[in-house]
Amino acid sequence: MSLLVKGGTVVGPTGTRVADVLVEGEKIVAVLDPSFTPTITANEVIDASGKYVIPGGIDAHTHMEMPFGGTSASDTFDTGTRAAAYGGTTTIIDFAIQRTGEVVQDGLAAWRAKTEGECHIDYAFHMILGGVDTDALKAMDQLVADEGITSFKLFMAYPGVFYSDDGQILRAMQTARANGAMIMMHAENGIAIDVLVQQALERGETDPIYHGITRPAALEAEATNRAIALAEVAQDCPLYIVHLSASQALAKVAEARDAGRNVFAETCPQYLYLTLEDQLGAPGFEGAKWVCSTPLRSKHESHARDLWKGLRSNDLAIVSTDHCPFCMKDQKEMGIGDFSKIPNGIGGVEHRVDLIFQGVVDGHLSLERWVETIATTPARMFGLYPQKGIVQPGSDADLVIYDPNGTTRIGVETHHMNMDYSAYEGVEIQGRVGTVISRGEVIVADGNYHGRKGRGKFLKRGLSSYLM
Ligand code: DUC
Ligand code: ZN
Ligand code: ZN
Repeated sequence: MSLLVKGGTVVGPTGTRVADVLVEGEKIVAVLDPSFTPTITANEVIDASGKYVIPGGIDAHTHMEMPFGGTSASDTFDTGTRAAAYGGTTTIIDFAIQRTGEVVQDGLAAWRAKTEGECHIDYAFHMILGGVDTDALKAMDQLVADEGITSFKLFMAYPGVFYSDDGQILRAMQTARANGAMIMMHAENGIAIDVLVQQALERGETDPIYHGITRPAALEAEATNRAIALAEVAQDCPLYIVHLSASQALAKVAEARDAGRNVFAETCPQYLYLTLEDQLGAPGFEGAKWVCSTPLRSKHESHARDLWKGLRSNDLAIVSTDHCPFCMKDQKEMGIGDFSKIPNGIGGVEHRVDLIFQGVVDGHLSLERWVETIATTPARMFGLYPQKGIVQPGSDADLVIYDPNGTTRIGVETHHMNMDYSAYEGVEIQGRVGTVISRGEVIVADGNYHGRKGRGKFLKRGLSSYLM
C-alpha cells in the first residue's frame, strides 16, 4: 500500500520546503521535489497544497487513567489516545507507576495490562518511582536494558504519596548516570507546601485559588535548583524538569544550561495561556477546573512571557500537556470546601499541536520551532528518534497535514476527551488539524475518525540522543 502526500510545505526542525512525501506501508520512503513525482504512482494521493506537512505530534507527558487523589484520570488509554489523534498527536509517552512498597516490575506489568489492545496511536512509558530502595535501583537497570524504558520520574512533592527525599533522589540519579537513563523531576518543595496548605485551611481559605497561592513560585525554583545540584553531584546525571511553570525555576534551568549541563525542561500549554487570577481564581468552585501542579501562575508577573522566550531559546526544549483530566462532576467536586482535596490535573492532549501553532501565529515561535518542541525534540530527548519526530525516509509515516487557513474553536461540545468541561473553552485557533496519518494509515480526515483502538503499538525506547 503506497500513499503520496502531494504539494505540501514540509516543516522540519531545520527548515521548510515544498515537497511530496511518499509512503510505502508504515514508512516514509522518499521526500521529493514535486518535479520528480509525476512519474510516481501511488494507491492513494492526498493533496496537501497550501498546507503544512509535519511529523505527528509526540506528547511526552500524559497520565491516562492515572489513579490519583482518591480517583482516576477520566481519560482511559482508549478515549485519551483517540482524542490525541484528533489533535494531531500520534505518539504519547505515559507514566507507569511504582507506588511505595510495590515492586517496580509489577507496576510496569499493571500498565502494560491497562494499555494492551486499547491505544489508537503508538505509546511508550516513563516509569514513576514512588519508592526508591535497593530493589527499585536494580529495577531501573533492568527496565533500561530489557524493557525500553529509559526515563524515571521522581517527585519532590506529594509527601506520603510519590515523594522521594534527597537521599533517594541522589541514589536514583547515580543509577541513571551509570545506566544512561534520564531522571525526570516534579520539582516543587512538597514538605514546605504541605505546611502552607495546612495553614491556609486553618485560616478558612478553602477556595481553589489557594491551591495556587500555597504552591508559590519560590518553592518550584528551590526544588528545581536542588534537583540541578543533586544531578551535578551525581556526575551530571541527565535531568529533565517536567511541567515548569515559573520564571524563577526557568532561570535556574537556564543557568545550568549556560554552564553546559545536561539539564532540560518542558512546559505545558496551560502555563502559556492560563493564569492564577483568570482561571484558578474564577468565582465559586469554578477554579477547580484548573487545579494542577505545578499551578497556574500570576498574570501580574512575567511567567508566560518568559516561558515563550524559554521555548525560543531552547531553555525549554519541549511542550507536553501533563494531560491528567478529571471531570467536575464527582471528581473535582471532591474538593468543595477544601481545595487540597481537588484532584490535581488538566486535560489538553487534544489541543497541544493547535495551541502551540497559535504561538506561531502570535509571533512567539517560528514554524520550525513549533515542530521541534512538539515532535522532534520529544523524539530525540526520549530515545524515539529517528523512528519518530521527523519527516524523512526511513522514519515511521506519522504525518499531520495542518491547514493554516482553517480555524479551530475549542470547547466541551466538540472535543473528544472524556471530560465534562474544557480548560480552554471558547479559545479560537487560527489553524486546523486536517489529516492525521499514523504509520501510513489515515486515522483522521476532515474531522472524521478512521482509526481503531488496539492499533497503537508499544514503543521500546533507546537512550536519549539529546545529551550535550
Ligand atoms: N500534576 C498534576 O497536575 N497532575 C498529575 C500529577 C502531577 O504532577
Ligand atoms: Zn508532576
Ligand atoms: Zn505529570
